[in-house]
Amino acid sequence: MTPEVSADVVTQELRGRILVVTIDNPPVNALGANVRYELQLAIEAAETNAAVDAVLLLGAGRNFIAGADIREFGKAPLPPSLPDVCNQIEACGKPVVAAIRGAALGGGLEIALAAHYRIALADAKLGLPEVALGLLPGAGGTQRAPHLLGAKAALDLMLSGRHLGAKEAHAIGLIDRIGEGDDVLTEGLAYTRALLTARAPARRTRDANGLADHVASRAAIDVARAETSKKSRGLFAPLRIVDAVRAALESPFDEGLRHERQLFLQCLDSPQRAGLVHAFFAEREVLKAPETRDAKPRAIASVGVVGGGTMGAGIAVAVLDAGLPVTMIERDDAALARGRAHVEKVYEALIAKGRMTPETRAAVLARFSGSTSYDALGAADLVIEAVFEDMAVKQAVFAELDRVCKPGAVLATNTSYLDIDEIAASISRPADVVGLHFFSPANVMKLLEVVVPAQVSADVVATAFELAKKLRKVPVRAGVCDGFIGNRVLAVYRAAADHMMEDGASPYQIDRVLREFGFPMGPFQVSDLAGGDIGWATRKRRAATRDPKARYVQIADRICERGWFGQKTGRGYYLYPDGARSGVPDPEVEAIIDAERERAGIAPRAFTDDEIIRRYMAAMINEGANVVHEGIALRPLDVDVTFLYGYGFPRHRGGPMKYADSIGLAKVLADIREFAKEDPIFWKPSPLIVELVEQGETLASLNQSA
Ligand code: 3H9
Repeated sequence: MTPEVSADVVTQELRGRILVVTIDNPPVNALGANVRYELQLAIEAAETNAAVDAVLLLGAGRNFIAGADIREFGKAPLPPSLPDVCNQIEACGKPVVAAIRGAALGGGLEIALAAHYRIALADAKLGLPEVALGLLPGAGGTQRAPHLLGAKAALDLMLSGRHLGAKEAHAIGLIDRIGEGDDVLTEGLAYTRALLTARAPARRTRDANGLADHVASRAAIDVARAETSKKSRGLFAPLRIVDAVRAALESPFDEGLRHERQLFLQCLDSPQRAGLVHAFFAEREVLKAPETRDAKPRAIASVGVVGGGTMGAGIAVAVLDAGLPVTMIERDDAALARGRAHVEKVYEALIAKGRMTPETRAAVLARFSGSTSYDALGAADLVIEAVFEDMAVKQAVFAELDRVCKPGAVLATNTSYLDIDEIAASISRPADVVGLHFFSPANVMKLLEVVVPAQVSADVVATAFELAKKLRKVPVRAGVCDGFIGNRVLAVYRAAADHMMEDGASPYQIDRVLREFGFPMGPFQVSDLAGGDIGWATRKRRAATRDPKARYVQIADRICERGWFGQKTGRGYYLYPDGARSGVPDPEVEAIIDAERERAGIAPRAFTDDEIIRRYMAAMINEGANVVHEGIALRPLDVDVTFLYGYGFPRHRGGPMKYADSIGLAKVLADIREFAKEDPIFWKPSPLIVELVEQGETLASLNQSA
């Protein structure tokens, strides 16, 4: 049976007696059904054509092959299967050579492993990253890699998902030769000719002797199993990879392949695969905000940062690490010295860990300068303000920027909550003002909310996305509202956690349950890490505008009133004896909670772990849907990426919106309606969820529409 569409994605050309087979399926030569079909035809042609002595496999463009076509997962499979194509390549009676430049990943590397010889250019990236998609290499990779490389190296490749450069790939025996030049066709032809001259046979990876030492292989598998059980708690694919390698060791090759297929199909069917593939595409989709399509970014060659506190210094480091010069502005010499010290401390820590040399630090810091005068920002292409979170203070800074910055400079604020429209409206060039909301520590956290005020021009937004790329951040476009996407949703599910605590769940149970769900930390641990005083200040700021009828849990205030702000003060929800970084439960906190329950007239009840998840997630999903409904987030996937990169949401669940679809929106709505019976002010179903449930639709159905 042939696939429905065939589109010349594999070309054949006879060069002398070598059949050059080029996979040409932009953008990355993924192995869609057409490619598999045409590859099969090419190998058949090589077998039957007496004028062909050898086959050379190449990728057109910058890459060899980036793997299976990820978009096909979850759809009805079309023949031929990739394992069959790989087997056919391996079985070819004439030598097949893979010549690799750029990515040879996943199924792409499996094609190369099925070929008889491999040459790669210096720029090659070789790997089996399926684990990052909740999969295992399913086209013979779990069998051929151990036979070729040995169990230990193969397990490392598959469990880490790492991309290897040509040198390392050569050193471990994954490729036979490194091509010296930069033209993959020339290098590939030269190598194939040399093989033909030497009468090299069709050498099959299945016959390689990487697993010859049974005892050492067995030991490597046992170590990998023990380490994997410890490290990848809750993840499905990693242990299946270990199982597949055991099958490679213990079974005849074809039986090992059958075992791999079964394990692959189990992974393919798992919700974790669906979550991880969603994350893969979502993190690429967020880059396509409308402004990045419609406008050209302005050039950014120098950056100013106003404010040398934790945030300002972290932003400065992120910008320095991207290779750009930074000018930091502070109000006086002492504050500037502190700002510089904050920056230097980051690099000192890297030197202490052996991750940077003093010479590199000196080179980086040579790009850093400071001033107490705004005039030093006259030449900056982009300025990021990171001063105290107060409207008057921010507006004063922007008045100065308006005065000194050159026309066309982008003026960004790092505010977390304030109304950026109001900041923009206070100066003469509102079209240049954008929000760049970094997350702490700003040089580490990947998320960057690009907050788009009403008057901003499209090229300024495009510039913000371009900057994110330079800083290696994941940008998410957000509209203006209190808290933008992330902190706005956080405020709501945090309140749900507080309600559960006051109603009878302990903060320690809530944290444990959320860790088991996959978050690295629970909400009360996060609060202790961030510093309870930050949330306290926000609550005080909001006190005047809070709905007096809305439920307000005072436990956090009681804890803060004692000066217990978390790790930095040695106690918060947890005790941190002698500066420990992981806390222990505090009976005094439990007593405070008891007293608060009594004051509020609440008889505590027990919560099951399941109910904690249902309430926490329903709160997160409902507010996430509101954020989409109001256009603050472009699509549900923007909410997902925000939570994956800024809030530790477990990647294998794809993000809160993907999770909502996976458990069923109707169930989420039923939960919200049930919870609303006790507290209708807090639990108001999002109109978007109601609408989608009525239509029988998913949140994912909105992901295409922006
Ligand atoms: C597998 O192989 C399973 C097998 O073992 C078994 C099968 C039986 N499919 O990242 P970029 C798209 S699992 C479909 O921005 P870069 C991507 O969405 C696979 N599409 O470029 C984007 O589309 P758009 C194992 C794919 O230069 C465009 O290509 N392989 C695929 O920064 C450009 O991508 C992997 O996990 C794909 N496989 O990076 C490798 N790959 O323009 C996954 C990319 O519409 N890919 N696209 O947004 C990558 O790691 C990077 O894309 C790569 C290029 C390094 C190749």
